[in-house]
Amino acid sequence: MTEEITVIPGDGIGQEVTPAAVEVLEALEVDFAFQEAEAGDYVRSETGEALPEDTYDLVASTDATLFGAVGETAADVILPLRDAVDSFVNVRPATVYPGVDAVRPETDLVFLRENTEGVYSGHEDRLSDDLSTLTRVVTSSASEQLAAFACEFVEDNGYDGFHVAHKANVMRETDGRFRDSVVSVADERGVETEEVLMDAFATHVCLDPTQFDVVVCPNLAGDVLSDLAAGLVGGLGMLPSANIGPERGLFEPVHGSAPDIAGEGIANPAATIISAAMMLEHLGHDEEGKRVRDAVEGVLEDGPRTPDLGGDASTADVTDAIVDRL
Ligand code: GGG
Repeated sequence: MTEEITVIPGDGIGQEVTPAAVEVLEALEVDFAFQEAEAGDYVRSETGEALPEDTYDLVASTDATLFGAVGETAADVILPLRDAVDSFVNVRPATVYPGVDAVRPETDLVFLRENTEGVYSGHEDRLSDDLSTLTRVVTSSASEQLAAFACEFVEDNGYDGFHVAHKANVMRETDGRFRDSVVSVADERGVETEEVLMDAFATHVCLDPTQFDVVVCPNLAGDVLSDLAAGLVGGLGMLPSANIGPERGLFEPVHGSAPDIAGEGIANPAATIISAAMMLEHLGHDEEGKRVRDAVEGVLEDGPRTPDLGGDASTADVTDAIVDRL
């Protein structure tokens, strides 16, 4: 069976790490049909719109999408692309790979981030020269859908339960609804939950990350806290992610377009290549996904490294080493 994959490199280092992941996928015995599509800051500067309709339609119809990064147009690209695959959860594992010099080598956790609402649902207004507002949206239905996924996730992966990170002591209505909805679904399913205030979580995870396995968060909190966790496991070049919908998914590194190093050919491709492994697993190619993970792990352990990991190798050197191991 042919897997139809949309590939959107996007901006900055997205143009470097996305082709690297495609090169790795092409080295496998899986029948892929890749279709490249455009989105991002550079598309907006050329055409006036950051996300062409053709790109949206392709993402909404192909089996899966591999996405790189965008810069200033994140709100115009990433949010609609998640919508195109009806994604209700963004899975963000933060784990330390052998050989990576991490601040907290014992970190091994997974964020399950609400992916459709919160403060990222786009209701911003400029009411006067002095005043701008943002409406935060939280529904029981989206929170419950995330909770149901979290319950299945912990059951399938052998965890005892999950943490719910929120700030319901301040945002009583919105985060209160989020917390109550998530906890009530878990209670019904007999899955253990423990609440943690998201600000306290930020401290606790730095001091002792072993306290946490699976952390269910509202949208913005999941975005921020997973970047914080990236700092514990070797940097943003190490965090992959999967935006999961009922029928299809969109896979992207957690990092953005990194304009400071874009064009130098030194971006760490690991996060995007591990995102591609998550895509393989989502499509049912578990064995191939594991092969990719093992190859990445092997190269991180004793192969070439990009400068963010203390080496002087290029994106191409690392990619070639991963492909050689497959
Ligand atoms: N790799 C995706 C990317 O460009 N991330 C940058 C970003 O701003 N992400 C926001 C989000 O994940 O919601």
